[in-house]
Amino acid sequence: MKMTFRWFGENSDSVKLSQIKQIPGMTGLMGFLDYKAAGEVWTEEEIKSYIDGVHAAGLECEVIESVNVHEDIKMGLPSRDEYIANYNTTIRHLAKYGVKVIVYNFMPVFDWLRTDLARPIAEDGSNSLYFDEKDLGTMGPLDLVRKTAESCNGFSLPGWEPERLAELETTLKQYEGMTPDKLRENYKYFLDAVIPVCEEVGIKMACHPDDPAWPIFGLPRIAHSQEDFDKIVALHDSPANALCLCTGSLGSNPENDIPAVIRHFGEMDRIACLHIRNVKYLGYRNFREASHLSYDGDLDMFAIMKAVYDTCPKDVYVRPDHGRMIWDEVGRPGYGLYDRALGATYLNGLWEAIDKMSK
Ligand SMILES: [Mn+2]
Repeated sequence: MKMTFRWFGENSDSVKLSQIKQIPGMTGLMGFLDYKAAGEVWTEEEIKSYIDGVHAAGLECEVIESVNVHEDIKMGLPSRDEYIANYNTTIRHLAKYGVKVIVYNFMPVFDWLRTDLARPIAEDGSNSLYFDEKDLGTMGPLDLVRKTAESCNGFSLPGWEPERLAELETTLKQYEGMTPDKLRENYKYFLDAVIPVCEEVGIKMACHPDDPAWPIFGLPRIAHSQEDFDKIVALHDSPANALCLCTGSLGSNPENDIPAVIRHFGEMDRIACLHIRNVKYLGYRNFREASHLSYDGDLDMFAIMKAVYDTCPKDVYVRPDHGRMIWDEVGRPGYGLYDRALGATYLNGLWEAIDKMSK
């Protein structure tokens, strides 16, 4: 397992590379260029300068997250070919600087949704991201966007970039009447164009699940169960058409048996990387993010790590996903230093125990 950390870049993260380097067992980043709009080419200069900085801090950068897929590709508009060509250029540029995995998603409009970004946890006075479907009923997509933008401590949040959401009303209208099958058809068109390039340059595309793991605002969502991902890997059969298995996203729905899903796709060699975190169920479609510790939430982190150990490559990329805000830290919701560092250490401990007991 290669333990990694999400980092947004020098000017847009409260966490410094030197701090990440000091977390025990940290090998590198799942990197992120937060200023790139969907559909834009990531230039070689931009990639080189970001990755050189990471290397200078003694860390690797073999995974890049969120090379966002332009909405026109998801909607299947004629302009998609140009955006797909740009995507392929970005893939080639990233490969040139040693990137092995690109994390992305194929979700219409919204990457992920929460109804509260800093819900106090009564037991210990920390706070974490929270979702209650009942709160959405009164809110509507535009209200939710406004609220999310207001409560992120001045940082932009991935998937919630202002320019991407500026034309929200128009975009939501364009998706009206789109079925999951039609969205999958557009997805196949995209994969058929990018996966051969990935195979050529040695990159894996890792699809991130819907978060939360069910349809929202009437939009088609096609990536929130084992059945969904079976269909996705079949759209273009290649080891390069892989998954970013996010335990907290899939795990928001208690019907998803996360260790079983990991074993299923691990045995097929379709897991390129994992986001690992815990969730606490509070009611129907109501949950909050918990610390990584199994006993603080409803996911069995030992069973999850054991499934990874048994079925994924020994050097599979893993990162603690979100963390709570603890010890008075101020940062981007979910992406502070302290609780994610605790999470990484806990996951490393589980891994060491599993490894030694297996020998
Ligand atoms: Mn995730």
